[in-house]
Amino acid sequence: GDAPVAEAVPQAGKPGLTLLRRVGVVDPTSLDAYRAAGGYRALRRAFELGPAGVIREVLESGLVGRGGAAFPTGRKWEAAARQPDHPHYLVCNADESEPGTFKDRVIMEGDPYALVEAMTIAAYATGCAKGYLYIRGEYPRAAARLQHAIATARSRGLLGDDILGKGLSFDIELRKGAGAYICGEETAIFNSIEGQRGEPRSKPPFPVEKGLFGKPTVVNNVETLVNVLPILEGGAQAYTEAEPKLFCVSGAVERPGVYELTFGATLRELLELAGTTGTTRAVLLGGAAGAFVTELDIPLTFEGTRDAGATLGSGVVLVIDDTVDLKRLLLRIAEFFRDESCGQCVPCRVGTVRQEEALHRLSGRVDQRDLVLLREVGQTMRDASICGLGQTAWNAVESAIDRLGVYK
Ligand code: L3W
Ligand code: SF4
Repeated sequence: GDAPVAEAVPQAGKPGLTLLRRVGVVDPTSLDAYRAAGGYRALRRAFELGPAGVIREVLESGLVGRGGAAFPTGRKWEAAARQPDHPHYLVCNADESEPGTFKDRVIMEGDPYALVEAMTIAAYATGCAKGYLYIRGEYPRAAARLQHAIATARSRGLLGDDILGKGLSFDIELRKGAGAYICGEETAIFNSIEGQRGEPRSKPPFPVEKGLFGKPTVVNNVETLVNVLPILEGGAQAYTEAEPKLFCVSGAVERPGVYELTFGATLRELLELAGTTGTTRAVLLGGAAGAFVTELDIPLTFEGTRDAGATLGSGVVLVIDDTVDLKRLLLRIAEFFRDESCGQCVPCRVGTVRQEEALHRLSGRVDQRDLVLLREVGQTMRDASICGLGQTAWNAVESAIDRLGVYK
């Protein structure tokens, strides 16, 4: 067991969990314990299926990326696998930095071998000889656990040359970020690993064609990768019947933490598990890049949250009660984006500053001209920014004005 991890997972040890089944229950430092708890069954299944068979299962599972953008994982793997240029690289995006997100941390601290096994399967399916695990620098415990898991897997023939005697060669190198949110953007990760400034590149070309060191690269989020284990263990069909999703619940709740639900559960059901405190006024879905919603009977799916004018994003559920000073919260969000903008493109570099200034003025005195300015600046950032940071920097502010009537 592991007390700090278990504390962050109120459901730890409960039956019926998939992604969290070992978290807080199985010793995360023991490869033997991992194997005794079902570990490395999925990799054996992968060897039976062959690379194309693994990709077929992942395509059939309908798995989409859990980092926020929901791109179909099977399509990404298929596109990378067929690239003639070699070597291919695998990058696990563990730079979990969206405010309010801590699900990947819980997996990495509580079930690190699961990520090592899942990366090995992804590499096998897509023909990657080398994997980089890019983890945010502020996660020292997760980094240590993974470093240990990688080393013991290597010493037991589960990484390195001829894995499990099946002729697969694959190894993982851990790289730590240095505190910049933008280094979670997939192409900024490449620059960071290559030793360049952590700035996003323009897409296309997409990483599957030209990524790390200019080579075909598969980039997946931690949670996305670990989903491949149940897909292979039970088959795509069974997986789709109860597809798991992690949520990071924080704010005005009694039991904050990471929760696992199956797609289709409603926001209200999640909040009942976590126990709201005070009077819930709104919920920020998707983090700083997301939007406020007031309707609780919405299904927690990518479509359901989109229909509600929000986003599932990376699973942030920040509960706001009537004691929260919304103007201060919005200022904090604007400050975050201004701080974390890499400054490469004008709409975001200048827009995030103008947005924060206007919100400062509005906190003192409401002037319609500032509201008009905010909308113009916000729309420009959304339309003309190079990457997701600038494109989403106005989302939360816009939804707070339109739905919560802040500055009325
Ligand atoms: C091959 C194509 N690949 C797209 C790939 C692309 C990437 C993935 C998604 O993230 C989200 C935003 C926020 N052929 C492809 C293709 N791809 N077309 O699919 O791509 P994209 O560009 O839609 O999104 P993105 O830039 O990867 C933006 C969220 O990220 N966000 C913050 C997230 C923070 C965390 C965290 O802390 N853990 O996740 C902020 O904006 O929700 O939707 O791999 O290469 N034709
Ligand atoms: Fe950098 Fe912002 Fe442009 Fe993204 S949108 S490249 S963070 S300046």
